[in-house]
Amino acid sequence: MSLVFFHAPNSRSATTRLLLEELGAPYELHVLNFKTGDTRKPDYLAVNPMGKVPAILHDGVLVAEQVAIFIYLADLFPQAALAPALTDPLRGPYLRWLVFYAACMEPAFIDRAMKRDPGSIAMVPYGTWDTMFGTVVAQLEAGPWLLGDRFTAADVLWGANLGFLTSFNLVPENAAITAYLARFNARPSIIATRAKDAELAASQAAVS
Ligand SMILES: N[C@@H](CCC(=O)N[C@@H](CS)C(=O)NCC(=O)O)C(=O)O
Repeated sequence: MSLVFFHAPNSRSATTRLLLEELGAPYELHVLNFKTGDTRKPDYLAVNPMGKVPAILHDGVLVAEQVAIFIYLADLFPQAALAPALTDPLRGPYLRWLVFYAACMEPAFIDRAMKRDPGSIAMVPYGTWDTMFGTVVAQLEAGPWLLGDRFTAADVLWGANLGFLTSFNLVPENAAITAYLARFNARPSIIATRAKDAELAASQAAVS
């Protein structure tokens, strides 16, 4: 089995690296540097015409888009038990929360960060920021994880991304999110992988 992971530190692909490590997946790391324009070079555009990371090649087949990668990888390594099985009652909520991230949270956050009017509530995929954010907070308040007692790949996605947004004060302060992130940030594999990525980012910063 060949699994190649295309990654740039300090980007959305950092979240995929956290997942790969939580899964204990064997992978070949292919590092790209934004500073030197690697994602826009022909070699990489031949892999992912969008010029975006994360992307993986599994036995030569491209999977791009972080949520698709999450669903794919968590199913590919079932021994890690980070994906509820198809027959598990948690499968639906699990998919819902993974997709909610890309379909609702990201567009809502971008509109908010850009301070732009998203348009009418009926047209906007996430309704309103308050509805979207309130839905997430209500889910996290039950805890300890997004699906209750079971830690899943959805928590890697949400823990990593909420952590990033919170560190830049891009989401409102909230006790449920703070408690959730404290649990997530204390996981040994998360700590270790972030340290490896910080080293990688430092080595890239030194490249002229
Ligand atoms: N829709 C994509 C977005 C990925 C994305 O925007 N990646 C950024 C890094 S955070 C990127 O690769 N930017 C480099 C470029 O556009 O050249 C996903 O969810 O995976």
